[in-house]
Amino acid sequence: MITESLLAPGHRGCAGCGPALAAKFVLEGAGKDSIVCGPTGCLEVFTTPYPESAWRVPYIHSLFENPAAVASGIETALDALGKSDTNVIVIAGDGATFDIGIRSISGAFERGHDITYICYDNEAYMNTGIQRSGATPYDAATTTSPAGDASFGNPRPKKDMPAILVAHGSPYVATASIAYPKDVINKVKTATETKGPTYIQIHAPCCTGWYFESSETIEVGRLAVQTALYPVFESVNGELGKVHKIKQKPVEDYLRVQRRFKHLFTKDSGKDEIAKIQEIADANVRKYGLVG
Ligand SMILES: Cc1ncc(C[n+]2csc(CCOP(=O)(O)OP(=O)(O)O)c2C)c(N)n1
Ligand SMILES: [Mg+2]
Repeated sequence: MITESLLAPGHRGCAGCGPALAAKFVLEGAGKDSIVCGPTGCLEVFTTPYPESAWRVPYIHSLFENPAAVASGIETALDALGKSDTNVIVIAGDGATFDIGIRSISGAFERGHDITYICYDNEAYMNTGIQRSGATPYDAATTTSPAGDASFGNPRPKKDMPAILVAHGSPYVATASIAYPKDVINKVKTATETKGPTYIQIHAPCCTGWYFESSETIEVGRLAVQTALYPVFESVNGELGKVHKIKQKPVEDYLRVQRRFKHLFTKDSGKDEIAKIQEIADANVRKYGLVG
């Protein structure tokens, strides 16, 4: 049970905001001796309307491009001061992580800074109006990948960001979901206690951008995991570690509850597209051994 959150209530997140829950769970796992750096994005905007802040730990707003570089500097400065116990954490959106800030993440991981990089993954650039990012799943409609007569929405699969960080030699890379808070908290504890650059990607449903009822955030998150569209796993020193096992549900169960996928159920060849999405889920089951 979280008794007093290090993310104060009264911020301006939407009711049912997945990223707000992600931030709350991350702080629960990391504890008070932490410094958080965040680039522009929904979480930063709704928690830090000047001169207020919802963060009960020090929080630094970076540019979109460079939270990993700012965190590297903080970690180096703390090291010089002999304060290596303080957790240096980035909490950034998927647009900042998968696309615009990827260069500075690569540099920080290459240099081997002792930082934990958290991506709250709401699968689009939400703060500027639901534009497609490298994390947007196949066939999701966004304002820059709209579904229409000639389109089924986003034509590209989701970028495999965890694999990119594993390839950097990170000692700890994990995925998680806000639907499973204890798992998020434990993974953040592990990541912050692990020396070196660590990465956790937390699936954080966005009721405003995915179009579902604000009371359904946890259920939507759970369905992403249970359909194998969001595999939850750990990679420790490059080897697959603990995997969240599932009794696999059909992908329709997840797609049907979000209006960003509505066209799959109304357009003529929607069934063929749903079959392709089922194949993405089945490939995840095989790759991570999710079933059994
Ligand atoms: C260099 C730069 N480009 C664009 C923007 C405008 N911008 C601000 S927030 C945002 C969306 C952020 O998306 P994401 O990182 O996924 O976080 P989310 O809003 O979805 O939580 C964009 C494009 C900016 N601030 N800086
Ligand atoms: Mg986003």
